[in-house]
Amino acid sequence: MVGKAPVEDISEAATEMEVGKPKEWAAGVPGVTHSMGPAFKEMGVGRSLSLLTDMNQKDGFDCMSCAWPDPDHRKTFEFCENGAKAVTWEATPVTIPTTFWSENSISSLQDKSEYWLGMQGRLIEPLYKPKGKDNYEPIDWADAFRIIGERLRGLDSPNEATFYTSGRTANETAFAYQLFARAFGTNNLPDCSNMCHESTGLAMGQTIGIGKNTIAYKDFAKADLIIIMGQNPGTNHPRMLTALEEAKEAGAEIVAVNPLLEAGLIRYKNPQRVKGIIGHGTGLADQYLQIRAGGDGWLMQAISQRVFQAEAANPGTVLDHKFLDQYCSGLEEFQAHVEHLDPEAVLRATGLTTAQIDELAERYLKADNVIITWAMGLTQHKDAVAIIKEVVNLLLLRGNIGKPGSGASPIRGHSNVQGDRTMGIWEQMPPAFLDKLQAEFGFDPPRENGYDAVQAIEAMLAGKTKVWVAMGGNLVSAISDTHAAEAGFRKVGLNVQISTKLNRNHLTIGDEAMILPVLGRTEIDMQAAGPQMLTVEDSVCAIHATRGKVKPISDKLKSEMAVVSGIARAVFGDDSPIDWTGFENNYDTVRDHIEHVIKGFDNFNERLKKDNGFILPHGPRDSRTFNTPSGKALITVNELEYIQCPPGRLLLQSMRAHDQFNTTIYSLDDRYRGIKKSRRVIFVHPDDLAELGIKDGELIDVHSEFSDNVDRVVHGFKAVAFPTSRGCAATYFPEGNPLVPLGFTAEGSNTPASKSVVVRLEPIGNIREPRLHSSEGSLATAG
Ligand SMILES: Nc1nc2c(c(=O)[nH]1)N[C@H]1C(S)=C(S)[C@@H](COP(=O)(O)OP(=O)(O)OC[C@H]3O[C@@H](n4cnc5c(=O)[nH]c(N)nc54)[C@H](O)[C@@H]3O)O[C@H]1N2
Ligand SMILES: Nc1nc2c(c(=O)[nH]1)N[C@H]1C(S)=C(S)[C@@H](COP(=O)(O)OP(=O)(O)OC[C@H]3O[C@@H](n4cnc5c(=O)[nH]c(N)nc54)[C@H](O)[C@@H]3O)O[C@H]1N2
Ligand SMILES: [Mo]
Repeated sequence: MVGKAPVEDISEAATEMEVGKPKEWAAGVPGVTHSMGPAFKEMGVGRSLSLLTDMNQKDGFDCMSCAWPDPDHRKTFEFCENGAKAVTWEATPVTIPTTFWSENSISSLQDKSEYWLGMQGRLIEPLYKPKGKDNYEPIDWADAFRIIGERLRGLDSPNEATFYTSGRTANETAFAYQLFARAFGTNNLPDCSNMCHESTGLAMGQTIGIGKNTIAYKDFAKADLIIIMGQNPGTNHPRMLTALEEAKEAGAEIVAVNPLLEAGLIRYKNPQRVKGIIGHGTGLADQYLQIRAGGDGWLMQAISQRVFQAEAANPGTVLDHKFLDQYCSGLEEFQAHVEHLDPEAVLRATGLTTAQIDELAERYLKADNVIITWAMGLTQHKDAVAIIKEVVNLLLLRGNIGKPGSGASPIRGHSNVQGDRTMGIWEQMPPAFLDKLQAEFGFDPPRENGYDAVQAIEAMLAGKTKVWVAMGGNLVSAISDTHAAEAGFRKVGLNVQISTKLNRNHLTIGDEAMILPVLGRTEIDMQAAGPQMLTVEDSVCAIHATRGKVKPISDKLKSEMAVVSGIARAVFGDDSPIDWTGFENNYDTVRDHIEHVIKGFDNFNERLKKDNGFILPHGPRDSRTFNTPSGKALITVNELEYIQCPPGRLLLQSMRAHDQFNTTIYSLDDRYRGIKKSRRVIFVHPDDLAELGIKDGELIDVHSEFSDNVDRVVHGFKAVAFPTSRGCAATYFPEGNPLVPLGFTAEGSNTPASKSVVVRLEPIGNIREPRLHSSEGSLATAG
């Protein structure tokens, strides 16, 4: 296989950083050139064009970069800059040669950066690190499965094994994987969603009976007002900008709520339109509220308060009485609660002015149809569940759920994270689902909840986890408290990582470890019954097919389904009542089971072949049916938190740069925020820098402060003056993860609260307080 020599590790030190002016618009021509350039360079023009023009097409493959939905009418280039990067990263012809593993011991790879690891190329053969050795070595698939089977069968309890999933796994594979875990006897099925939209699922599930988007794609163009909260679509869902541009042209107003001024929310230059190439593009946000981090629930309550005031001034004209009477409960209690909202507390918690809040209230009241979208800026706070319930409250007051052009719109992250949940990847699937599994497959699934992502690390630390299997992902880097997570992973007996590319988790292991290399989404999946397609579910509940396009990079790769089947056969032998071999040979057989177990998948195979996909039923969206105990949508009363920040401290969030996909780093640049050549940056308001006596561009250490008094610190970051709200700061993840204690999570959802961490900045060489001990993990020592 052709492949170029691996890149040299480059210094990631903050001293290398070049800081320019942040941009005020997103995409446009640079978006296209930035996307095609690296693809052409890595894959050649032919392979690039063939893949890129196939992406997100009805008979092509689904982009793996995010869960943004597809429009009905697709263009030739139905992809964005970051989708192109994701494809290039996966379909690169660069591969890791067998000699790499004898030349590089696992200890010698410890100080390599995540960027360097990913750049080594695709994993092309199964690898095994035996106990007592410091190197991975090639192993046959048969031996790999045999060892995994022996270790799993040798456990005292099935709960000594944990099965993690990252959200790229397709529906069929996810279904087979959870089925295997439950047939084996455990609900230990943590996933990336535990760190992502878990707070959304809980808040929406409890209030409207379903944790998914209440809108369809076409609703954007019918909205009068779209409020985008805690989301950076210019980087993380770039194709959403096209939907926003269309909405704008159809007359919608857009309001952005975000501590940072994000280029993609200010102005959009559509690379697929002449206007976008030579003109000024489309201005997006009509109002930009630079809120204090964690203040969104307060903002929602303040708007709800104004809705009630407007109703009092003009009775019968403001609230949607018909909707509220017929479909909702809890109105009076909520009204009594927000009537007494303290305006001063709102201003403190949001950092906004009364005039700004009044203006948003006016926009809300004048709009017939309102969509509120959100992502990680709402879900990763201590009281995230309450914050999202306040979003639902505000929408319900004026009937903005279950009518065209309106709704609650959580935008999912990983391309099939929503589908994985539909398929049963969850440590706490409800009894009804488990009953269906039992009826379909004839075994008794375990009933007690398993571990979520945070609990999985806690179990490792407590020595309770003997076997870890990860279907994709890189949990050790993605989870909070890097140092604790590393210590946990080093205690696991056998660590099995099913992956496409090398990452930190392959090196953070205990006695034994395995890397099982799998086909990526771009590659043809050939099985006994012929080439196989898979399906995914996007953010608006559309199920559609995805088919690989190019020849696999190595003939030693297996599909994820084949790996699940191989492990299952190694554990259960050939007399399992479940036909694992049949699953592997023909994925239609898995779809037939899905049809029997999960609602909405009737005639799954037929509909897929005929229409290439379908939309799942959704009670609130389709018929204002709310699957709650009372059958009504619940308007809830929530006591909100106000995160105290002692003098001289800042509220830190960790988010994504433009050139990364979660823990995968494509380059060290963050173009829209004006940062180049290093990721070790902390963005701070210029007045806060002045107050703290820190110069713009000064190198500092960042310490977080929690009641456990452990000194969690990351070293050598450049403080950069940036348009963020006062008192708030921002850095990137995973670099910021060592600062977040494992137990610092959202109430109810247990999602790491990595968007509101109290920190203090210490100029380097000016340590004012003694260090108890440094808990910074190896992530920060790179470079
Ligand atoms: N290119 C690319 N695409 C991706 C990903 C990627 O890494 N790269 N990741 C995928 C995944 S898994 C996910 S979950 C999504 C994530 O998509 P996003 O949620 O957009 O991701 P973040 O970068 O974490 O951005 C959070 C945004 O919320 C803002 N924010 C932070 N705190 C607050 C707050 O308290 N209130 C408000 N109102 N705003 C706040 C931040 O300033 C930032 O703009 O993207 C998906 N798509
Ligand atoms: N501080 C902070 N921490 C965060 C977040 C944050 O905003 N701030 N965001 C959180 C969120 S929203 C999420 S979703 C998690 C992400 O957590 P994860 O999902 O665990 O992490 P990823 O970086 O998406 O996983 C990347 C790895 O997946 C593997 N991979 C890629 N493609 C495939 C494939 O097709 N098949 C298989 N089997 N493997 C593949 C590759 O080996 C790659 O290294 O991180 C969370 N952590
Ligand atoms: Mo995510």
